[in-house]
Amino acid sequence: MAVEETLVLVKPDGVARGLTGEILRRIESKGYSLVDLRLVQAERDLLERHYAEHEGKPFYEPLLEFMESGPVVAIRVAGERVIEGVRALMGATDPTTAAPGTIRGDLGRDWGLKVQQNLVHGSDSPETAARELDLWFR
Ligand code: RTP
Ligand code: MG
Repeated sequence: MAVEETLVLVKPDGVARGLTGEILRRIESKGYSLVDLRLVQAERDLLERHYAEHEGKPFYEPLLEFMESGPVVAIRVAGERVIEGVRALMGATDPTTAAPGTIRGDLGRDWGLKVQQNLVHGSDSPETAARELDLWFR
């Protein structure tokens, strides 16, 4: 099994709540390596490209507004099967029902807003990871 790389984003809610360190701790404690990391105020153009697959969905506009509402921490993470591994660490998309033990399950909840604010993003396939790492770490 070759070493893979994935993109993790600590979303604006995670940064604003001071959870960046806790999220990094979970990734590092699992044994994955941090390869690169930057604090980014994402521009519209980058977010449109990042979330192109969701264009036209009801949560698309609120999602972009949320993602540009404050800085995000972009992290290049490496390890064997790290793409799957980070998705497992994050938990399900909806933080209310995400399993306890996961980042979203332990630290997230519904805030009654137009879009799910769920603290983290992780690439969902090798193709997506390559595309997203290129966008955030060019
Ligand atoms: P992500 O892409 O951020 O890692 O999350 P994901 O794969 O678990 O979820 P995805 O389906 O790709 O959706 C992207 C992000 O959009 C927001 N979302 N809100 N119904 C809603 O309110 C809703 N659905 C999706 C979440 O922030 C989700 O992570
Ligand atoms: Mg996704």
